Amino acid sequence: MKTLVPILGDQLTMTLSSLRDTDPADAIVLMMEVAEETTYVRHHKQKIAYIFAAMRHHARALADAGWQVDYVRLDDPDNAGSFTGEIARAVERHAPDRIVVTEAGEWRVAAMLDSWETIFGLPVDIRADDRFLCSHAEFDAWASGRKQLVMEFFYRDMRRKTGLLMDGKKPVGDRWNFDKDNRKPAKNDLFMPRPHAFAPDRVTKDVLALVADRFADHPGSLDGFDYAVTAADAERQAAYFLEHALPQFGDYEDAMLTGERHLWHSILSPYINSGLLDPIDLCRRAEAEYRAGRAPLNSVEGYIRQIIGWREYMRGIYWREGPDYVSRNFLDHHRKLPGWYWTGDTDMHCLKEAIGQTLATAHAHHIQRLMVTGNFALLIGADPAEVHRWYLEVYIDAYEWVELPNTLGMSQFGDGGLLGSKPYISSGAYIDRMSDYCGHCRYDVKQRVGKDACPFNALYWDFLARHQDKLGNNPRLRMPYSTWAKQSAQSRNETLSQSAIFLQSLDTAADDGY
Ligand code: FAD
Ligand code: DLZ
Ligand code: SF4
Repeated sequence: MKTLVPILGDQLTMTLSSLRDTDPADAIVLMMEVAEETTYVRHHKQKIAYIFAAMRHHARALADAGWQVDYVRLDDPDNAGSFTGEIARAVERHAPDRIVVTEAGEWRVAAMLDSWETIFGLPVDIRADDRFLCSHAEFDAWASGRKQLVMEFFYRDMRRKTGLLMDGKKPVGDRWNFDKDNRKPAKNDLFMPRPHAFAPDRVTKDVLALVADRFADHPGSLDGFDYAVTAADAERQAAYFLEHALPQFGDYEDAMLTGERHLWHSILSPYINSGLLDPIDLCRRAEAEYRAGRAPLNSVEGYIRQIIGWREYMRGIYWREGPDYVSRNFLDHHRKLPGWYWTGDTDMHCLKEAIGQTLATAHAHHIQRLMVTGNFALLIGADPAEVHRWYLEVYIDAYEWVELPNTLGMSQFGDGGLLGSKPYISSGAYIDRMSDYCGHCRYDVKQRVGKDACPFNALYWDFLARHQDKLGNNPRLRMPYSTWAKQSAQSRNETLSQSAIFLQSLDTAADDGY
């Protein structure tokens, strides 16, 4: 039976479910670079370059492993421009008896896969993506009947399921979570890890030229593209992380430093999310580092929690909440993002750093995403759907299943607290504590009003005041609301008018970044 096996750009795994028990002798693997995927949002140039370069190398690896691969390039003059259009052409070329495909990573593409059986009159076997630990049914079973979907409880179940960091039925170290130990600010350190930088080979250089030509108007720069684009190089980066960065990953997980893009983070998310690295394998190897005494428990537990906890939980939420999750807007926010989210041209140093790094490398680490760009967007009342689009565009690891719940849910409180018991907001004080940014800034982080005052300060109080009806009874916000209430009316008014003037200046300068 002749089988067509389409493999999407985030399915670059040799053991993918659609390839398992499919006979290479009877199968055509189809890989497609298509305009629709590159432009449904304006992805960062490096994101497109990474996906195409990784796809082209993966096609070669599949061919070396004995698969017959039909690879359609973006610049093929007959390229139909969409997954469904390319399947139609492949059905004509190969006359398959059936299609076998691993489920898509987002609602938009899942709907396409669902339509193929009717369109092509062929059986379409859509297989579960078992690169994830928790199936859709398992997540639903865990979530149903719970009032609140607390990640910590989900995470504990994943620890029990995998046996990771378990001593029998008990968590290693008698605690499930060592997050309290993981909030140290970092100092500049000559011995900070320096992960590998991979020089583009001929295949990648071709892709870089194509992207420079076709996507010149997309955000970001291609200069200095140094991502791994093969499973072997991604593995080199993983080995480097486990040896050199994991030991201090926990301590400095939330730290930020001017000019430092990596700190002790892994920078493995692009490879995990596109399929070049196996997340559970990484967790097992991280645990082995702890068991061998080479990495402390707070780091290893923290790392494993991000993957089997947060990553799996976000995916569960995405599929459980459905395709209309994207339109939730609990706080009724509608402001446009300032145009400088696409240029980094602001004199707020923390934002300039986080956005500048994002445009230069298509990556920023979690606290930059959550407590700098995300925090600012939330405080100014930016439209969560637009904020979501920005994150989906600019990050190399961004696929909707993981980006949307992180952005709209965790960062923008658009779902009203489904996955966070309070909004992630802070004044400048938090940024000052966790970074060296404020020391480089023209604003004074200690001031709330006046022309030199850090904008985060007045915005923070204004946000709370504005949303008192929706957030005033939140037990986790009792402290700031009581501090606000104790201030004199004059001080409160000064703060609110400082914020109003700042917001007005944003509106006056607003453009849509395009
Ligand atoms: P590390 O700090 O080394 O963490 C280890 C691994 O844990 C990561 O590689 C990643 O696989 C996983 N991880 C950590 N936190 C999360 C999380 N909250 N959700 C899912 N996985 C997590 N991550 C994405 O992979 N894609 C996204 O599009 C994305 N969008 C985000 C948007 C916002 C607003 C926020 C606040 C976070 C977002 N994250 C996203 C989560 C996190 O910022 C990135 O996973 C992380 O920065 C990737 O860099 P790293 O590999 O160095 O991570
Ligand atoms: C993100 C992306 C881009 C930019 N381009 C392609 C492409 O041309 N071909 C492809 O197969 N996949 C691409 N991708 C990744 C897909 O958008 C991703 O596989 C789907 O969104 C399903 O998650
Ligand atoms: Fe950011 Fe305010 Fe610090 Fe400047 S002073 S870096 S705007 S937090």
